[in-house]
Amino acid sequence: MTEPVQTPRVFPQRVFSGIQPSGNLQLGNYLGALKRFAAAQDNGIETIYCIVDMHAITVWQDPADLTRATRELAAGFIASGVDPERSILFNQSQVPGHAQLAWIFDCVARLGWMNRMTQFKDKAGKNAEAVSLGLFAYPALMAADILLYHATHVPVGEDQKQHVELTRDIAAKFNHDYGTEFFPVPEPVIEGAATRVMSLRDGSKKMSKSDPSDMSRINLTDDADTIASKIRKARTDAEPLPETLEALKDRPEARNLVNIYAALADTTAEAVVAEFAGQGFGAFKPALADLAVAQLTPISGEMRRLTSDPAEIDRILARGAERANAIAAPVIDRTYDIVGMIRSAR
Ligand code: AQP
Repeated sequence: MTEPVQTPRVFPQRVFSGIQPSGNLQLGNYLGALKRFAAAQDNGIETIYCIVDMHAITVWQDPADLTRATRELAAGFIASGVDPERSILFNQSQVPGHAQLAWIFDCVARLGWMNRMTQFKDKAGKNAEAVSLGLFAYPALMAADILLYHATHVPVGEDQKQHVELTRDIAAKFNHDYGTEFFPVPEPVIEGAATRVMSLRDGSKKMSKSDPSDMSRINLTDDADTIASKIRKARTDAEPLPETLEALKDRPEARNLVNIYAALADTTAEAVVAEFAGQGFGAFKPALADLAVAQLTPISGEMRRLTSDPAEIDRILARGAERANAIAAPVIDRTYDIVGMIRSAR
């Protein structure tokens, strides 16, 4: 007699992603994450967005700064178009399931897997003995964030791809070790012209909110003059823009500005090159500055308006956490059952 063929469990589509409240939001966070988070709400799929304050404290955060940055990030989500009614928006530490599942996954992930994480190597640098254990375990907490909601799709920038792949490995190993199909194996969604926005000062480094040089990035809180001045002073070369994208291969700074233009204008880098072919940066930079100012200054204005009422932001996050917990708590219960942990009936 032949064995019945088992069809793999199918999970309903659900989007999850997060951002750390670890400083000012920068253009890379907006184009690589926030703008896409808002667009994902139009696809008829449930969207869950998390302010990952537990990730932020893997490096030192002044407590008052963490509180302020959490509220400011919530305002950044909303001002970028994430609707806290259509999406679930909350901060991670308000839902205990993140820490609970992270511990289980710390016991599933292998040390060898974690040792291969390039972001840890970059962030720890030569100081690996002195950094927190949390910074090393960060990707297992990220796996918990995603799998706690049985998320199937994770929109991220290019820099987070390795961590989502580790999440896939953790889900597969948990399922294999416990003989279950409880966790989905989620897909990273890395799309658009700006999956890796680079520093305005160095085309080989990604734009980052923790870069010591403020001129390296555009902050979502920058005013119009500052945005225009940072773009004017962005490092480029003396050549005009070429006819094809291929010809920008060895011109990372020029390529970066073209990508930023394309992502802001919701078009492709190819279309931007076709439009500006033969023109120098004397013409391209002002066009880019106008576009960036037009798109970003309403966001910073709305962020200022929202952060002037911290109690309202706290209410939005509390409501989001309640909705998140309603999904997460049964997942934790079932995980504990699978692992064999006794729990009293609720
Ligand atoms: N330069 C970037 N280009 C495209 N996407 C980016 N993201 C970050 N920088 C870029 C995306 O933003 C989301 C949230 O990132 P995060 O704040 O949680 O952590 P990060 O990736 O480490 O961002 P930063 O700005 O570099 O923060 P710090 O300096 O604190 O480490 C992710 O989807 C990320 O891909």
